[in-house]
Amino acid sequence: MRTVLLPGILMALMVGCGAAELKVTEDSFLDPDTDGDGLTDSEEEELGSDPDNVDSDGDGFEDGVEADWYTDPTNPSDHPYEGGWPIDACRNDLTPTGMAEGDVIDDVKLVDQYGEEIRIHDFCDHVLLIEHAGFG
Ligand SMILES: [Ca+2]
Ligand SMILES: [Ca+2]
Ligand SMILES: [Ca+2]
Ligand SMILES: [Ca+2]
Repeated sequence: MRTVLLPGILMALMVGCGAAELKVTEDSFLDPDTDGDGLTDSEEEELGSDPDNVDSDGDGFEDGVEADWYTDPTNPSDHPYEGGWPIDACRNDLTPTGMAEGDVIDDVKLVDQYGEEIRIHDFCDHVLLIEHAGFG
């Protein structure tokens, strides 16, 4: 029996891989993730990040990680929290309506237990427990 080496796609066809698996291969050819940060080049174009740089804004968080956490991969002052707090996609869609019960308050900045400044609107779909103390 002769052994013949074939390119990857042909080998996949020869061993009967499913159509979905083959489609992934085709998609990665059509829209590659050149820098390997988890975002395809077209996703990077849409977000304004650099397809040849894993951390476009140099804030220490890769572009794909920032996209997963709904932070801006082109703004170094906007990044996931060190404390790992969940940031929701609705963070930029809120309009303050007042201070009464049921209102949307202003995007207040607070400091968490790790000393990092957090924005209250980042947690728009979550219940927050805010504990504070005063000194006099
Ligand atoms: Ca990429
Ligand atoms: Ca990138
Ligand atoms: Ca970054
Ligand atoms: Ca950023």
